[in-house]
Amino acid sequence: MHGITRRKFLIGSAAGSASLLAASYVNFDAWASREKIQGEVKVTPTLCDACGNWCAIKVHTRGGRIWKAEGIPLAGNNRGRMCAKGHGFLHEVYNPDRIKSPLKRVGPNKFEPISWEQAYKEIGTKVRAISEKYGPGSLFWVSHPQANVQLTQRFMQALKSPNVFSHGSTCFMPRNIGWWLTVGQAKPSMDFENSRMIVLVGRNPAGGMNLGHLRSMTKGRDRGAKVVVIDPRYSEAASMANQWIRIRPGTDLALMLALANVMISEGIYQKEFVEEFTEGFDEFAEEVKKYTPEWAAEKTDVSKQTIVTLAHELAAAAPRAIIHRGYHGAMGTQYKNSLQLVRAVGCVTGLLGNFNQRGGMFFSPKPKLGALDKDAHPNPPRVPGPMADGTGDMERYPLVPRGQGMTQAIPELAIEGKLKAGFVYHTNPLRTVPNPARVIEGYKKLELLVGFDYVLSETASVCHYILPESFYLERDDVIYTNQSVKTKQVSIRQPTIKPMYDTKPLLEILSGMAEHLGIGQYFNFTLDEMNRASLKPVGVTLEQLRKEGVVDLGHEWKPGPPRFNTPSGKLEFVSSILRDYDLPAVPTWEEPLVSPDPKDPHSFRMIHGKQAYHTHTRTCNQPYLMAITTINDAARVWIHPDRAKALGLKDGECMTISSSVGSGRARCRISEGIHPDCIFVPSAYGVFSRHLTHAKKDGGQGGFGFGISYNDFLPTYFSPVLGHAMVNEIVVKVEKTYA
Ligand SMILES: Nc1nc2c(c(=O)[nH]1)N[C@H]1C(S)=C(S)[C@@H](COP(=O)(O)OP(=O)(O)OC[C@H]3O[C@@H](n4cnc5c(=O)[nH]c(N)nc54)[C@H](O)[C@@H]3O)O[C@H]1N2
Ligand SMILES: Nc1nc2c(c(=O)[nH]1)N[C@H]1C(S)=C(S)[C@@H](COP(=O)(O)OP(=O)(O)OC[C@H]3O[C@@H](n4cnc5c(=O)[nH]c(N)nc54)[C@H](O)[C@@H]3O)O[C@H]1N2
Ligand code: SF4
Ligand SMILES: [Mo]
Repeated sequence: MHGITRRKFLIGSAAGSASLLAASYVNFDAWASREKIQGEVKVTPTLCDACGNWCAIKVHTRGGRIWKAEGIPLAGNNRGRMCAKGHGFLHEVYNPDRIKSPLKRVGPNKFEPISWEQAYKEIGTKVRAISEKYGPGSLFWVSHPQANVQLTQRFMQALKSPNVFSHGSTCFMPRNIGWWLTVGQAKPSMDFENSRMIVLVGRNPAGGMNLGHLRSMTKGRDRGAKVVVIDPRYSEAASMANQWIRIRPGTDLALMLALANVMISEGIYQKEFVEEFTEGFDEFAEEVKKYTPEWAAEKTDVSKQTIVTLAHELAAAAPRAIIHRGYHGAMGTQYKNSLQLVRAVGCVTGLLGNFNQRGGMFFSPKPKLGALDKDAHPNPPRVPGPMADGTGDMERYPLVPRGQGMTQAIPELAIEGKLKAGFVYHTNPLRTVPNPARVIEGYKKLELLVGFDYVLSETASVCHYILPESFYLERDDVIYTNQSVKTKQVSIRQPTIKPMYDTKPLLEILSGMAEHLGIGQYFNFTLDEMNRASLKPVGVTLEQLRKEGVVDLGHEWKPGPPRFNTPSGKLEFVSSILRDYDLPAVPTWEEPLVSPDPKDPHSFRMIHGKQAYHTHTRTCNQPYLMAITTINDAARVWIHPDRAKALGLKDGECMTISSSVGSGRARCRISEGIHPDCIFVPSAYGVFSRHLTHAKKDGGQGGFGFGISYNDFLPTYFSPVLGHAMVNEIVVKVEKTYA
């Protein structure tokens, strides 16, 4: 085996399917005896928080110490599975870098422990003063969009600020809005297991992990469905598929329009469905006449024959044919034309007539949770007006709902003096937002920045105060309703061990601050009271949910005539909302914002993507997960052999990569599995917090200063219609490094 040990081989060969990997890499029994983990075994169901999937897991402790975990089979999110990140992150509870009490920054990168009471008092005084001086609109909150969002909205509303930002404009925004415009819901679900054809357009659920989707896709494939992956890169999902279509990045829209052209011109679409359940077909049909497969072949670098065959195969499999609804890849915040792409995918889906059909797309049944009694626990009044970035009130980017905002707008608003004080919860904008120099400048300009994290991330390192939330294995959170499943499900995150340090769950921290902010009356309840109120209408007790972790409420989705929550009540080929705003109402070809110069051997588009064993920027300090990277030499940047040859690069050699905003060095991975127009950057690397000791200690080998981050090369963009960050619209210069 070329000198690789069997253990290394197991790790390497499993890298593509990280759920297998954990089993071969982490031998819990051996580990437990080595670490002298003994004593009483306790098993607690809860939700993983190593990424946003929130898989339901059972955590085993021995003698009060985390021992191991496994997936809960009932949970639709993960169907009994757990990935490498989920296993690796369990160890983070014992990470010596953890923040052990509230901290106050007393100098650059210097922190002093303080008591909760002092933190609440000082933050309360400062927030009040800033709010009085500049108005409550100068306060903001930015967080992960699903983490305790009810509580954070309530807190900011009580402070009379409309400014709640999420990371949506750097993740999923066009996907959500495109589907909402077309079918009336942001995230339609998919019945992969009964499908005959599954097409993934810039979606890689085996890397950008979704264990539930992966499980039902493989089930569908094993029952005979053809799986096609459209990606400029041979992704992990491509390695599981029947066909990989290597597309030129940024051009999937052309491919979708051509699929529609073929289906309509040959009359091979689902006519009855189109007749009964869609709106605007004639106008769409007229528009796509010009998008012939020949035209699309030119744009996409996919042959005419491949396009025509794909259209024929989809039509033959319809209505049991699915084009995945997308996430961050092509249909997310990556391109200027991503919104048009999602609209086009929605329209092709209309031609396939697959909505609410077996093996097609459907709307998951969602449990309707209850709320706290309003008399005893009054809601703060709604705050009028748009957010500081102009979103959320029809002023700027009118399609963007309130509570999302543009996270990449925050630094500029701080520099302009419109934002003065912020709360950063469960997010790390210094690493995850484009143009870090500007982001750092902006965040440092704030008069007050309060962070909530469990380690001193890059962002936490510039905060004035850090309030350590108890880690996910130590805390309760608000009730969660599982998404994308066929039945109604509720689940719960709850403590599996006692908090190791002086940390608290979010509601307790907010309540503590609220007292000093004069808004205590809005936080006069406990999380248990809130969760009991949530569960009341669904007939589940908190005790039952704590015991079982996930409760399935039935109400299984049934195929039948679809109902769309759009203005017309139909699937809209012509979007009435886009028309109202004078925007292209039928999907129309739109060029990417930038394109590499075909004559320049140094010119490349930079694309990026997830690896199965890392989550965004938060796992580079985790020794087990970083070991997977180092053993597989996986932080390298992919480049096509022909392009590498022209630059005189051999596999593993160093490249200097530069753009108008930044430059960096990375070693290359030469691979046929990447379109020659682009380089591919794995998206987890480029740590620079001095307080993450594993990442730092490993120097050139492990994490710190290791690999690059795509954000370092990106200017701060706002797409014209939605304002999303267009994170793949970047052409970089690549040179061989002669050092
Ligand atoms: N392991 C892991 N899993 C995760 C996460 C994580 O951080 N780590 N995060 C979760 C989150 S928040 C998200 S948003 C999802 C993301 O899940 P995905 O959207 O699947 O993830 P990405 O890797 O960003 O992009 C998918 C693919 O798009 C391809 N791509 C890039 N440009 C184009 C293009 O122009 N056309 C086409 N067709 N393809 C293109 C990339 O090569 C990549 O393989 O993953 C979730 N799951
Ligand atoms: N470089 C880079 N940038 C990216 C991406 C990427 O992969 N790489 N992905 C893009 C996408 S798809 C998305 S969704 C966004 C994600 O953007 P972020 O949400 O900013 O990404 P994370 O890296 O997950 O940051 C989570 C932060 O929460 C902290 N944290 C972890 N657990 C807890 C906890 O229990 N409580 C609290 N309070 N904090 C906790 C982590 O230490 C970390 O600092 O980033 C986008 N930008
Ligand atoms: S996909 Fe993995 S890391 Fe994400 S929640 Fe599930 S088990 Fe945890
Ligand atoms: Mo994301």
